Amino acid sequence: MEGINVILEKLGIGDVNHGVTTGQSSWEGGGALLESFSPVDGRKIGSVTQAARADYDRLVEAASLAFKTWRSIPAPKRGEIVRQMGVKLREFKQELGTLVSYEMGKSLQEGLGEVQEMIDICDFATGLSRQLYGLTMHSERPQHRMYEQWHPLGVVGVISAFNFPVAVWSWNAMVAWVCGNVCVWKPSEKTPLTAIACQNIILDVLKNNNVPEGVSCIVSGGRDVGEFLAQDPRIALVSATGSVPMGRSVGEAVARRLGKSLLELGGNNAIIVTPTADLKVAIPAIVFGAVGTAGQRCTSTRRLIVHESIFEEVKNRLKKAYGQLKIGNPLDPHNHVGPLIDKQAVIQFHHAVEQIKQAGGTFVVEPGAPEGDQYASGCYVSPCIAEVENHWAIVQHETFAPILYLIRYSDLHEAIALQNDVPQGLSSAVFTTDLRDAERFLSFAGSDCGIANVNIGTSGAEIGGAFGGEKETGGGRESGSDAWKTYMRRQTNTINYGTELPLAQGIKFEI
Ligand code: UN1
Repeated sequence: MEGINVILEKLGIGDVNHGVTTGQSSWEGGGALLESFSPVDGRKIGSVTQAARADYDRLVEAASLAFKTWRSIPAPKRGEIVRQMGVKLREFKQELGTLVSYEMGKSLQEGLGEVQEMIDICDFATGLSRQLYGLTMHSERPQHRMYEQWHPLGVVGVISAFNFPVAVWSWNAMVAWVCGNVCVWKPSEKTPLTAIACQNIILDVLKNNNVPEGVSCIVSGGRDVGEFLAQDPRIALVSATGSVPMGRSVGEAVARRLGKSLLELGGNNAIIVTPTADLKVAIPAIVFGAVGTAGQRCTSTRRLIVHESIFEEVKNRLKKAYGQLKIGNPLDPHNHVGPLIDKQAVIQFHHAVEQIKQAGGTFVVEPGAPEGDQYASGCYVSPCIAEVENHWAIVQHETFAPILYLIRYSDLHEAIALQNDVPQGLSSAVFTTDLRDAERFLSFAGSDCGIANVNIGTSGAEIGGAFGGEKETGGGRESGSDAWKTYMRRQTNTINYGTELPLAQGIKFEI
């Protein structure tokens, strides 16, 4: 594809790219060469060199040193540098969005949307850089002042997943930077080139502002590099996005050294459709939630819990909508569903389909593997819908593919119980025009997820809110609201400006 070559050139991506970089300098790294193939057409896009242990250590040393300088730059000045990065991202939105789409397989619209999230978080972090507020408290002791302040943590490790190959890094990095931290990014092995492109895009900003080398690092590699980060006491915070097994192993390793982790893991997100739901709003939300990004968002809609009185109608409308879905090259705006990330993901999709059949599930929309030249990469599947029971092992499990489960309910308490009865707790939604149902869903006795929506789907969260979920989703929060606090350490300060030493709790101690 010729257009892609021009885009790669603009983004500074060559055939073989240095996968270890401290921002201003980069080197080859002693690890094996990692090749990146597009799931769109199977073409090899380029390669990235990976880090060996020695490269990792050299990189973390540079990052640790850079932290000492970076933390002394006033937060609003750091915010100004992040603002300039947002300007650069605006400039390269089309190119980066296209590469995201081509390397990962999501639609161009979603690739551009992902870059827009990066731009949005730059704006958010710029404002935040003047709002890293601590509280002041009234001391119980006379002539004492108590307050808290927030200090940077140090080196923040960011492990990101293939499905949001660039946005998740920016949610972490932009916020971490204004907070005064430096970042070491281990991108997904499945999307290594988009990461190098991000570094190239912000390079001028780093240079023009004399940002010390080591503030923005990339360490390309596989599981071993993730383990280096998790086990390394020099990494103050490890923020990891990915599967539950990955998060469990990262979380355990970080906890063993009593470090901090921020985990954003799998979801098993449900939409409840009540009898009063406005179906002309609900149906497109369900379809986008289930087949958008080919079902590879951690917020993808996996389960649909529908009231029995409208079950057949919803089912029929979905059948009709799925009948209109166009599967194919995600760079073509006429297509709705692109490929899965790789052939392994296709195998997992078909494996899940088998398990659904074995458990007794019936398909409302049949799964399949489309055939023809345009599907030659072998990464395409047809989205499907199955009637199932919530407690089945396959339904309890997050399959990262466009499989939507249909479940029937008769009263809202039951629907909420079903929605909560999975190990994950990321995103959830109810479609209803009944105020009582909506409020019950949002109450403490309602959804147990980190995200709960009314009359919008489970995916497509804005960066202004804190993003993350409960239970096996890992409990971390990224992006907006006060998620920045995870990237800082809180210090409580008490100052005595009097001439006596009154002790707290009225304790007497005389010498
Ligand atoms: C993810 O799937 O890892 O809410 C993140 C959304 C996006 C983020 C998804 N803003 O779908």
